[in-house]
Amino acid sequence: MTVQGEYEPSPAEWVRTQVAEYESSGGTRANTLMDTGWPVIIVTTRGNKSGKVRKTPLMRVEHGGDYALVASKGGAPTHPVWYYNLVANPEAVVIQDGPEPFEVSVREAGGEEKRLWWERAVAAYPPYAEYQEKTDRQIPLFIASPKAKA
Ligand code: F42
Repeated sequence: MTVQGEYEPSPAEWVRTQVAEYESSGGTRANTLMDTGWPVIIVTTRGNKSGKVRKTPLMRVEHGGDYALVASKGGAPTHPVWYYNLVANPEAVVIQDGPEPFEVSVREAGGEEKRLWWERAVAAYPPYAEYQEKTDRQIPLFIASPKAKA
């Protein structure tokens, strides 16, 4: 299952290379953050301005079949622009975590739910805690739930 339309690769070389390698190997290669061993997923969104298909590697934070998508961007003062794609098109999202991509519904987490999922995110990828330390921006976290197969 995919988000239909024209794919526009990331302007960042290392990102588009990771996406290409991950997809062409069915998730058996380029599935970690460089050689750290920390697992990565590929998230497909629809551009909120261009309508194009965008693909973004994110750290893999999974629990009970749901995933957290953490808009950390290394603790930068501004959100990654894929954040705005998820806000605009929360139903046009696909995750690849292994060989097959699957559609998910996405919602931004708040309150207790965010606290719970933030703990899971930091457990999966401890640098998230440092990223939040280094910025006043509240790093958003989305919860992605697989859609029932039609
Ligand atoms: N980023 C994270 O935020 N969290 C992570 O957990 C994470 C893990 C990770 C693991 C491996 C890896 O290789 C990269 C990882 N990254 C992680 C980096 C992530 O993949 C992104 O590169 C980063 O978050 C920045 O996302 P971005 O969407 O801001 O990327 C920019 C550079 C980008 O792609 N810009 C495009 C461009 O042409 O300048 C536009 C993309 C886009 O979506 N455009 C929208 C459209 O309509 O097409 C409009 C967006 C708007 O509203 O302006």
